[in-house]
Amino acid sequence: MKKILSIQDISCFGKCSLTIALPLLSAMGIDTAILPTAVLSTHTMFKGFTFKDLSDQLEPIAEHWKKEGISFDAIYTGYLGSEEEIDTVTRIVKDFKGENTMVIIDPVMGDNGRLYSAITESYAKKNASLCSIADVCVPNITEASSFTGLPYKENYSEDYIREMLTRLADMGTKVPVITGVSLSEGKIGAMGYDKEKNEFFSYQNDKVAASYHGTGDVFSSVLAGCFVLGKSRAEALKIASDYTALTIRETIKDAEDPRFGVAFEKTIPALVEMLR
Ligand code: PXL
Repeated sequence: MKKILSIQDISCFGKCSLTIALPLLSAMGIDTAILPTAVLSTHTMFKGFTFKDLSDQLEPIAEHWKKEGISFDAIYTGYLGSEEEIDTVTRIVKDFKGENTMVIIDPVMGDNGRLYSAITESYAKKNASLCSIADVCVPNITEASSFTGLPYKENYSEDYIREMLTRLADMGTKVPVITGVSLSEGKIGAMGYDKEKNEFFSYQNDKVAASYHGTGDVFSSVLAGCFVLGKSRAEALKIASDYTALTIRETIKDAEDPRFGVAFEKTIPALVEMLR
């Protein structure tokens, strides 16, 4: 069985990060180890959340695994709470990165043209340097704009996305993939670039008019899973995009507070089917 390590926080309520990655990657038939960076009562879109930093646990846990001879086919990181945590995670990624270990970084920093309130310029710089050692990074347009210095745009051409991807690749990521890319009216999906092959790839499906917290984590988890399972880039983008759209459509049917997240529990059987 393929083995993946996911390094992210646990938000105890309001599905996101590890509470999405763990069930989805397990459902995809991947042995999923976790390195919880922090425990929060909820994700940060709620007011008054608690936050217990677990940074000092990460290296001791990783060292124990090393002693046990544990290794991974892939490492997938998401939201990281501080600059120090990015430093620690960078060290752990470098330490566990074997010749065939795929490193997938989702540099969670913001959305819709705005970085989350806690994100500083030096945090963003550190995150960019973590992405530079990745095989695959999956920023949205807001995050890619912060990394590349290109201005954030709501309306853009395919060339704007290509320029962002080329710059991300020049910064070091082998295969950057930008999420939330709309290449025509009413459509949304993702576009990627393989520097080695000098090839762009993209997938678009119908835009669903609703916004729920955690959809980026659903997309990244499934994309990471597909890459680890050896799906082609085209298949991986299609499965991750179709599954995310299906899950949003399913969530709308029984709509709750958007901060509560998406109803991926209902669509897990469909995900398993998509992988056949
Ligand atoms: O969904 C990304 C995410 C993960 N973890 C925490 C968050 C967020 C986004 O807001 O707050 C704690």
